[in-house]
Amino acid sequence: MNKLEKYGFCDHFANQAAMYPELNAARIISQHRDLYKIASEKGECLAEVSGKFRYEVRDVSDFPVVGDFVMIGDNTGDNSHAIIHEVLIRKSSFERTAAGKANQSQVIASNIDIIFICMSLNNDYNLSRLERYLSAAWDSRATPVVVLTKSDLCDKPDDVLTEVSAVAIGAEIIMTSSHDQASYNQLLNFLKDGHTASFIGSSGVGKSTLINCLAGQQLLATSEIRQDDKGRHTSTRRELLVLPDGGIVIDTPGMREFGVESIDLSRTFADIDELINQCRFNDCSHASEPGCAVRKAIADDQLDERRFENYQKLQKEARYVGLNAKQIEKEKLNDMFSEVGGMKKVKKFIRSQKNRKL
Ligand SMILES: Nc1nc2c(ncn2[C@@H]2O[C@H](COP(=O)(O)OP(=O)(O)OP(=O)(O)O)[C@@H](O)[C@H]2O)c(=O)[nH]1
Ligand SMILES: [Mg+2]
Ligand SMILES: [Zn+2]
Repeated sequence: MNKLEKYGFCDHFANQAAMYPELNAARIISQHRDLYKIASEKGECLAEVSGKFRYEVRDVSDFPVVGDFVMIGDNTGDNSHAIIHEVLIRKSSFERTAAGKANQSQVIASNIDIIFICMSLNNDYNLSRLERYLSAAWDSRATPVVVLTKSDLCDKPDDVLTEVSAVAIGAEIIMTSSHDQASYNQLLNFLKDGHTASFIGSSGVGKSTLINCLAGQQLLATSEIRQDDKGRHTSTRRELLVLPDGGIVIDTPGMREFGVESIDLSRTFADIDELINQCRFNDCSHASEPGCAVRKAIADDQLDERRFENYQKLQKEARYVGLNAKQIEKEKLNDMFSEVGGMKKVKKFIRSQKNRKL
């Protein structure tokens, strides 16, 4: 195995790289503003994108991110940084909406095989947030695995497991505690040579702690015990590491907000999709129509009302994606007035009222 293969360089990328015989392949392992740290056959060095790349780039999501494979030139730029000319087509990418920009997606990590969605069993426990992460993870083309951390701080781990199982359909669930090293070994089954696993979840749930345990050494800084200190993020940047026993991991800092841009609800909410198919009317709004299978399931305690409300919320959020604030406003109004024929009718009505006053 050559050095870059250890970093996950497989045929998918080798085939693309062959199109640039004059350039060399490398993987982005961390980023600080415009400056990247990359790993190549020659070892690690700093790199920046070429002027041409910067000029031609169309979308922020086209810029290299941690996990990307890139093509670099032999020549070094100013400050002897390597120059990045191309980003190879991503195998997978985990995205969220960029903070404050509803129509721009931000790639958190790319070319990942496994996404460990970490949620702690004390203050962080939230099923709706888990559904949100799962939907984005399915959409990324990587496989999500739910990691319930800090099980030592939970009184009823079995009850929690039942609840989470009902939500994390199709994903494996692991429970860990830093007091029980054996619980961490469950993650090893998912870490293979040349495969990349990314750790995501709120700040303080123990992502970096998990990675340090898997590595058998303190590779990453973790916070001291102040569980109440919500304002502080210990990890400040995404970082890709190769574990001593093989397997590649990407640590990410906890996210305060996690907006979804494009999500795959059909995987996370397969049960609800199934119910909707059974509603009597094709255009059932699941409010008060007769023969609504969703309402019936909620009444029969087969479906959690919270889960259905979250499904509708995520669906709305994803629908507004790509629109600017004004368009979103319009869509929302249209939604509100859909029963009376949409915004057009309402506007017409308002106009006619005005005309009458004149
Ligand atoms: N009781 C208990 N504490 C844990 C466990 N795992 C981690 N911790 C503690 O939780 C705190 C936060 O852990 P980190 O690994 O820094 O959390 P993180 O998810 O990397 O946080 P950010 O880097 O801010 O996103 C540390 O004080 C850990 O010692 C666990 O299983 N049980
Ligand atoms: Mg951390
Ligand atoms: Zn219905």
